[in-house]
Amino acid sequence: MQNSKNKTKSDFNPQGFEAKWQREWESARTFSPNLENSNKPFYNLMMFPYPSAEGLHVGNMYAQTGADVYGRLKRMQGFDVFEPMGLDGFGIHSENYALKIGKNPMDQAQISQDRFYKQMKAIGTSIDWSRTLETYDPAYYKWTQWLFIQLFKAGLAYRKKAEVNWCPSCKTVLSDEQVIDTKCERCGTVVEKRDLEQWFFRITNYAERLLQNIEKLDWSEKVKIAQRNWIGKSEGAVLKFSIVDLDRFIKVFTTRPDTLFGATFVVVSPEHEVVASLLNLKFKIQNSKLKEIEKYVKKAKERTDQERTAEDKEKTGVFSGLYAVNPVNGEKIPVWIADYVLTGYGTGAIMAVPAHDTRDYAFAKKYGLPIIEVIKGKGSRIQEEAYVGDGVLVNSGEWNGLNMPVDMGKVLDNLEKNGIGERSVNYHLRDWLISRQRYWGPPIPMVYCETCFSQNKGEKEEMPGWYSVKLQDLPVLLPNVADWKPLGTGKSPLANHPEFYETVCPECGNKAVRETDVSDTFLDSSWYFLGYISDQITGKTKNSAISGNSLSKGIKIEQESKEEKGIVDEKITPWDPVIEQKWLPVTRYIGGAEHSVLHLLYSRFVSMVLHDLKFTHFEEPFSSFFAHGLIIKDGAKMSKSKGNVVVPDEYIKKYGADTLRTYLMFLGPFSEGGDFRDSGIEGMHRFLKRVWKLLSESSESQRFTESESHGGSENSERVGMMHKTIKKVTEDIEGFKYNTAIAALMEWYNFLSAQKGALQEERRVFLQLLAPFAPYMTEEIWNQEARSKNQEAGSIHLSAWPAYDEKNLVADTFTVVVQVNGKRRAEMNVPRAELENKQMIEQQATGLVSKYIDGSAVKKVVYVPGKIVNFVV
Ligand code: ANZ
Ligand code: ZN
Repeated sequence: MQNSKNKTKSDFNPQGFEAKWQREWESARTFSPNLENSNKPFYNLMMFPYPSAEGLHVGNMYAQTGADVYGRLKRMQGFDVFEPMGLDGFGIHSENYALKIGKNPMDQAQISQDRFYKQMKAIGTSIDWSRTLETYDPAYYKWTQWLFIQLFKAGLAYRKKAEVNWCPSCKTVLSDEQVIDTKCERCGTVVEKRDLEQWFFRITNYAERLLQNIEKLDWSEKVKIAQRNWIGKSEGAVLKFSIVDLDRFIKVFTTRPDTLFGATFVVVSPEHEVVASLLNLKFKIQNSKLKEIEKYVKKAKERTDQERTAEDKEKTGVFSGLYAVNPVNGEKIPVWIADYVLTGYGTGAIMAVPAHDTRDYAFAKKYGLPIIEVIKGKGSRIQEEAYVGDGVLVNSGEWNGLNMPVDMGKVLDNLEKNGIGERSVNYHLRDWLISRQRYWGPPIPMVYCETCFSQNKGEKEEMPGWYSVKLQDLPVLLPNVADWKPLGTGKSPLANHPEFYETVCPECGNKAVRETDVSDTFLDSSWYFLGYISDQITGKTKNSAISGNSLSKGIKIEQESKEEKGIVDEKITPWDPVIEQKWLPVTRYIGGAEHSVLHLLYSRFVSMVLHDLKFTHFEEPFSSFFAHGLIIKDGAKMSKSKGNVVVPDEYIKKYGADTLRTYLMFLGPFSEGGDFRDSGIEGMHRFLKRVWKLLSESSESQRFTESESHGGSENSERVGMMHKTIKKVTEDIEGFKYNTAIAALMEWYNFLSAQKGALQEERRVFLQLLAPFAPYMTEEIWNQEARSKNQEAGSIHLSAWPAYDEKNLVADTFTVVVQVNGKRRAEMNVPRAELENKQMIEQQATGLVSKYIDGSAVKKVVYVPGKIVNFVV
């Protein structure tokens, strides 16, 4: 019987079915695509979290739910969606947490892992739980070490003594990317400078390619700009200034060679070799001057680059006693030493043009140095500030009248022709500092041999004594030690463990020592998207045995015939190249915008290297990247000290995960984040409760008839409403406007409840559209319904996403045919709201057909609402 009344099945009780469905989905492998056989692969990747707190934060949950909603739509649209998850558990974040709670990070890792995975399962993401990975798993970091070795062999890893950023609180070096506004990215402590031997990756070799490829990426403009700025390409020239009375030059890098006539002094950095020569008494110099310079240089070296170059910091400097010659006009100009000029950029020296450079202007004003205007432009106010805009050259000899920047080429040609300087390109990007003096990371797989060093031998010529660990000896296991806390001496805790570092030289077999530093966390996460598809890291042949030799050996992708020192080198990867071709690059990457320059740049670099070394077929790992917004609480940033941190578990316990998910997605566009309020989540819970009632106990169960679904009956409005909602929800999810998709469902709900219940087809479609947001309750009703009919339902999440038909979209106006004696004479458009307003419609229609009526007496007017007005005359 079709119209039997379905009795209320149960009240809305998420606790009664959420856990059940988690288990069911996992055991039925509902969300585990077969990587080998997929026809329509869709790699839906969300950034994996650092397990560096008691548990998952609501911000993590927001990000993961948002990525999951998208993946669920794609799955229902017929894609084989692969949505893997893991833990970025190695590194300073987790180690700092371990320090805080006073637990060995290795012991803590398993506890965090269980907790995080349990929480992530609870929030109902459609993750393939058969393919998790953890960066601290030896099965994983064996390959992080392999990656390091590939870079080393390719000449892209090197060791050098360098002045590096040192965080006195985290007691480790930091890469430039990890220093934000002179402070440690992690703990906010002001960073110091130290001279230490460190490992670097030559990311600068890839600067131009990293820059050029940005154009090809489907990423938000904001993130692209951040990367472009970080790479910081500068085009200009290097110009030579000779020093008066000395047979020496100072080379300066400038992006504004056109302002050369306005250069009124030269500034060198305190680290410049000219300063070193002064201090070493290579040139005659007054004793008092020497003291002054010494003092200044010492102080300057203590400041970080950010402090030195900040526009708002007062400039300091000292006159060197030397003069240089402006090569274009022969003027004698003083050479100053000032720390706003950095040693690591360009040539470490500049020509100062105070009229047109803000920092030079401040410096000239402070020390009473001349200011000569050479660019005349709109709004120029040289008396008050530097003019940095475009304009026409003045006070510039034969260059007068040239238009800047249009005529820059002419200036450069002229300088090159006269031997004053050469075109030059600089990048702000620095090499990636990869070593960390910490415990919790993958040991850098390198060995140093004193014997080989003294014979000046090494695997790479520029690094005598250094060898990479043989591939068959990977991983270099991180030992579980009691004294794992950072020492703050510039050495890693492993440096106190001879049983770890004593080894033999891979080359000569003599006693040798291992590197005791570990690698940066950002190396772990630079390739994890390849880890997920690697069977031996995750998936069926995963083997996390702690004994290195029992780890599987990798997949040979080609035998290199090229003999290297008599050893045949095999090209081995942990991933199967066929699966790599099929699944990569990542189809959709979703994560936080705070990774714009760190993780996202390192991953791009590593992908390019792997591609160049023929280990993969792609060079850009994330064809499209979407940056989600952040969640705040009651208008304020969440923080422990304010006590306003939202712990998802409590809300899940109280309302169920569906409510929390749908509420989070309703807060605003996914790119914007939103403000979490307890009153809001209450409201969402009530909404889902009502939806549950409507969909699970509706009285009518018939479908629309064929004619109804094509409009024309009393149900045409219902059909239109349904199609309109399908269209809206589909497009909004595609565009990450989850909030308006949910609003459309609310609107449809209101409409349906005014109809005294939903028809079967409406219920089906409503459930499907809601499924990406509320996966549990929709699955529950979907299955209850099938059970009540003794049918096998299958998962709603694998059902086909409803399609909409343009021609069924709700018309807001209706076309009414106007007839005279049954003959069609005209048409008129009537808005939905006016359909019943017979009087108004008759009046308008009369006007349209007056010439047909032509004075005859109207006997009768027949009106069929929304269709016909007929005048019988
Ligand atoms: C003269 C000049 C005139 C400059 C003018 C600017 C404006 P970007 O774009 O960052 O590459 N500079 C060069 N090397 C420097 C260093 N080691 N430390 C601090 N400043 C340095 O900036 C290049 C400009 O920054 C260069 O162009 C130089 O100042 C300065 F109206 O030279 B310019
Ligand atoms: Zn040796």
